Amino acid sequence: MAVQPTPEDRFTFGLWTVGWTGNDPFGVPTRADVDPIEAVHKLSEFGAYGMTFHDNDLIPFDATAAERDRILSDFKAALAETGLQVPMITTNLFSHPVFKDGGFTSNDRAVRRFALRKVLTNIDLAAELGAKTFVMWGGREGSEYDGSKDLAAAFDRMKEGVDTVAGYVKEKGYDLRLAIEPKPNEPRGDILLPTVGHALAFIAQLEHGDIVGLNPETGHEQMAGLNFTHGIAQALWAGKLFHIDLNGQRGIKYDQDLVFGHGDLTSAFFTVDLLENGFPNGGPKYDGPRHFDYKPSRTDGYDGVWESAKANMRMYLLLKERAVAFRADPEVQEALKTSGVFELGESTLAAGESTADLLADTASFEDFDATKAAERSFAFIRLNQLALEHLMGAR
Ligand code: GLT
Ligand code: MN
Ligand code: MN
Repeated sequence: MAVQPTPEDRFTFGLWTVGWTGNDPFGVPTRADVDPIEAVHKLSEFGAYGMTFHDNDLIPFDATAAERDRILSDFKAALAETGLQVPMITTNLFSHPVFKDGGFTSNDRAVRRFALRKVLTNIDLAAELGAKTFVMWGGREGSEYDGSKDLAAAFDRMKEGVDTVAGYVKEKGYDLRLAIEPKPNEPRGDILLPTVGHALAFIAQLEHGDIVGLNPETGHEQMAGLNFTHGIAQALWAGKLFHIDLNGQRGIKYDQDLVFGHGDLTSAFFTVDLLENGFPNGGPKYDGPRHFDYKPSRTDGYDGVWESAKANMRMYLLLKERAVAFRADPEVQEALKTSGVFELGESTLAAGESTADLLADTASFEDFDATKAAERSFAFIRLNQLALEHLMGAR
């Protein structure tokens, strides 16, 4: 089927995705380094909207000021030439050995101050490049041993760090929001803010939480055995889905970072259904970039790298086509109705009804026939079969 991505689809890729050279804990790289300028040209040629990066994906950790300027000016020239955007950037607080016990929550205060400075510098760069989202993935913020970390102090330091950065964004008047990316483990044994739910609860404790939201990743929720679509739904409902990392994962194991849809395809279908069609009863919709955070398998050469970049967009667009057809099918609409999906959009109390009114309503309790109500079949199986038939192209 002909599917051609265009910048209107707002597909974006991390430079570290197509740039992953295949090193893993058991083996050295299987591919040569990617040239960031070539990556900009390739992605733009494929119809992507933007590229994202960590400071050190582009600028080496120990670059001099002059080297940094030269790299950035070459990069900006490639962006100007292709029209590729940079809607998000992020900071690497995990590769250098100095961050082995974390950045914002390292037990070493000097490391925490260094990490904060590194992030603040990168915030200026984000604003300069016109990024609207600044992702914070705290992969090294955690522990292997429970006794090695005062967890309350760690949450205090994490709050201090995020609030300091958010306060700086406000002080500078930047049009930028922060997005925390949860992950349960890897590289640390246990990472702080492991899931969407933990991160939402943390944000509620912040002083500047109004500009702090989430960047959930498909595989990260699935590594914790959780339902990714439920996770992004709750983030959306809370007004906190600021960004998204789409990829594929098969079950509870190490972070696979497969191509989007190459993991749990049914789950990917419902993710796209939510992103594109929204909730059946209306409500907040996601309007940010569709960002792919995946790793082209180390078995493949650069042919596979570029093919996999296209495959992410192709999978998304094919799923979008299927999800739109699903919702447009009159039989599906009828099945949604039979299943009570629209009834859930109705408030449980009537407009203006008080608790006293409810208590006085004998139909709701004294005269309610629970046995009869329990006889209702919600017919969810038929609804799911219809969804899967649409997904398979059988309808
Ligand atoms: C790292 C991680 C990703 C995060 C990136 C942002 S870096 O590759 O595995 O999930 O999104 O820091
Ligand atoms: Mn991942
Ligand atoms: Mn990610």
